[in-house]
Amino acid sequence: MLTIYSSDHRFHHGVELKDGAVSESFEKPARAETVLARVMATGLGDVVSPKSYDRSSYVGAHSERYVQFLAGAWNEWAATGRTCQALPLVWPVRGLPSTEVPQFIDGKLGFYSMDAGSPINAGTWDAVCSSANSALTGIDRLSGGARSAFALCRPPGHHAGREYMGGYCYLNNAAIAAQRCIEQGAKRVAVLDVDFHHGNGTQDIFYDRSDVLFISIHGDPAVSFPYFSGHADERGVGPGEGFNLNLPLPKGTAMSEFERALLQAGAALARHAPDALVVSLGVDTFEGDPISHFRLRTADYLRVGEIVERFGVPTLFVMEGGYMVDEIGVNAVNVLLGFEG
Ligand code: Q9C
Ligand code: ZN
Repeated sequence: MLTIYSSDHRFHHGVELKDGAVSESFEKPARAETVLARVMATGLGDVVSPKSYDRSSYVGAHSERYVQFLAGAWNEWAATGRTCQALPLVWPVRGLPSTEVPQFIDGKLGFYSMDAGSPINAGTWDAVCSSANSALTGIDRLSGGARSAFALCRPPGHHAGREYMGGYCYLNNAAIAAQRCIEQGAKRVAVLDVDFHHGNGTQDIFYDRSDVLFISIHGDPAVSFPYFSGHADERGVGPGEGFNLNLPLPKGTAMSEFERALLQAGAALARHAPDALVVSLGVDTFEGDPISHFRLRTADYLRVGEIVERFGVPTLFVMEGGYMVDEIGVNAVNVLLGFEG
């Protein structure tokens, strides 16, 4: 299986608020490097750099004004004289009346985000583009006839909605790839999200559409980030009704229950009969993950890949979360090796 990877992800690194203090983000450069090292050690296949794509390739999944905001946010922040990274601190929640985009960067940061988990520094935009471009390059390989590809994306994407960043995500790499697939003539596409966290951003982007089926298996939002989406009764709206499937699972979920959800996802996928499948591949479902609470083991990821392969659809794997740095490479690559059979 071909891997698409760019070292440009290293331009992006930041902080997060944890237990009332600022600390290094769990979403750090070493994550992607561990996965790349494992890809090479196992001889999974060639590793290539992403092609470049115009900014307009991100519009469709996202709004034009959001893409423009992301591209210019660091310069607007730095122009105020601050050299620290940019973080939002105020949000337009229920009850606040204005829907206008603020003029000042501090207001824009809140307008275009869901949490304070996505810091912006001088290199963030370049890294974000390299990540989205990896997913786009991957989908182009599928269009060219490949039966699978692995976009080793960093930063991740599935929490980023049509007009917001959050949860370590900026551009929704999986959604951008799925959208390109449709624009290039596919009638139906599916996104299957197996990251521990609900893929709220991908759900947001495709919620009113019947051409892209979104399925997410994740920790019950009653007790897990992102808390405000991911319930089973979120099924899509308008023409998209019935094309969004959430499969929340309880704390402590191990492979037997996770596998049952995967097979349920497979049945929904078969009814949709997609031309291509994009898998949002997070391995924060691992028993040792520091911010999640499922109990998958390293060998279980081989089985995950095997099940996905049996769906029989050309598949682009897009890297999402996974924070136990030492094990993320083995676990993510096990899914790909399981798929290869
Ligand atoms: N103690 C992804 O996996 N912080 N994002 C939650 C829980 C945000 C995860 C803190 C987690 C975002 C792509
Ligand atoms: Zn996650």
